[in-house]
Amino acid sequence: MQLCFATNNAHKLTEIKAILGDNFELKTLQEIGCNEELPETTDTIEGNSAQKAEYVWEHYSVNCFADDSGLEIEALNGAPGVHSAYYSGERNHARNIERVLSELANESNRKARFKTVITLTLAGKSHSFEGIVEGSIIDSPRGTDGFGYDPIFVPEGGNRTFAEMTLDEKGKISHRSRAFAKLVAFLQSYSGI
Ligand code: ITT
Repeated sequence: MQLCFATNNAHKLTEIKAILGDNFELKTLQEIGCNEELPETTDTIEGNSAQKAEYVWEHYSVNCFADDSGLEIEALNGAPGVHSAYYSGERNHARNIERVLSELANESNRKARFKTVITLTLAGKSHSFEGIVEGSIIDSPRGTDGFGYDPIFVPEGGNRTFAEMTLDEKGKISHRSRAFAKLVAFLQSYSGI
């Protein structure tokens, strides 16, 4: 089945291709002729995910899915959440991490979770799928793989950060892979493959 993945993030595209395998012919935004920034102007992860997928359907008439993710930190009342990408005021992973760590200085509650919401828009009808991974924020960054907040997030049940795991290891437990497993199950029953 041919589907557009409405993202400009190359890391996510690589991760998702590894999860989906050969069952789906994944098209990038560029491949369907969409070169503009997708709108992400709602104030929730759920809303932004739907906004992106529905924009592609409305403007290009291509079946597509979009994901939106964020890091929710309990002691920060769910921040950075929907603001994860620009938490420091710019799209800069190192500065975003710095801000989080400074806000958590002297904070003993380090509980956090990554959340992904995927919206699949098929022939104009939207379906949503959520994935969550619980974990905690460490005091200083560790590891070089992954992206975003991976160097400061340790998933529950382990002691390595996401940035200390291989793509495969992260892919088995991540918020994104959990949401995508739900999407794939839906698509398989939908298309009968
Ligand atoms: P899009 O083009 O798809 O919008 P994005 O980088 O904005 O790509 P998201 O909206 O899904 O990605 O996620 C927002 C931010 O949340 C992202 O920039 C990271 O800072 C953080 N984030 C999301 N998933 C992450 C992950 O698996 N590991 C670390 N940080 C992540």
